[in-house]
Amino acid sequence: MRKVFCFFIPVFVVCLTLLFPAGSLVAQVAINEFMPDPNRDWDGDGEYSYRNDEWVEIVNGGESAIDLSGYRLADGDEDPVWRYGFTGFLPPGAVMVVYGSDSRAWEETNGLPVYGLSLNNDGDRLSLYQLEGADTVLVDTILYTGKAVGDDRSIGRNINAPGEWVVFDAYNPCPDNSIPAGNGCVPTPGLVNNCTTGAEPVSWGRIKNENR
Ligand SMILES: [Ca+2]
Ligand SMILES: [Ca+2]
Ligand SMILES: [Ca+2]
Ligand SMILES: [Ca+2]
Repeated sequence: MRKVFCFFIPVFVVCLTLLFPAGSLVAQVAINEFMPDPNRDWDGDGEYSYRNDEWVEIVNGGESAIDLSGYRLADGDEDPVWRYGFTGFLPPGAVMVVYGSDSRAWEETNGLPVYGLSLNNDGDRLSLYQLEGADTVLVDTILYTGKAVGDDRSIGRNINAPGEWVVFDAYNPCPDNSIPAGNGCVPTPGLVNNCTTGAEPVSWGRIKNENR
């Protein structure tokens, strides 16, 4: 990134142009919402699968488009186990969702063991990395416990306070000891984390159509 600093000296102005490596900036791309324990057909293929219907959403919180080449999802606390490699560009303010079925297709294409996103229901670590040349840079990571997990509950950033995580639990209200706490909102894969309340058993296709 290029930044220009100007110094006002009595008779003239001196400007210095400084170059900052991208790695020194706060990451623009972050994990935004994810569902470890789906209990319905979230990926819209007509079938329920505990693996294919898991999902992870990322967001571009910056003001410019991001080239997602080199960005990868991983799970677990050991060396990164790659679950998905992104491609394409993410516009500013936009989100992108990866379903377990997308993950399994990517793993298969890349000759890896085919487990999908592997979001453990009793807790896990979910991480977003960026491969930069020979470097593997951790961009964002979240450790969740089983207390946040339940059928059709997603864990997501509060759209009004992105540093705070909440559970979107409209379909399956959280108990009082849920960590983080439930917000009564419907999960929002592929959409910014606005709150829609109401636990009526609508299909995800209808939710998406209503939000278009
Ligand atoms: Ca799971
Ligand atoms: Ca499905
Ligand atoms: Ca796992
Ligand atoms: Ca969302």
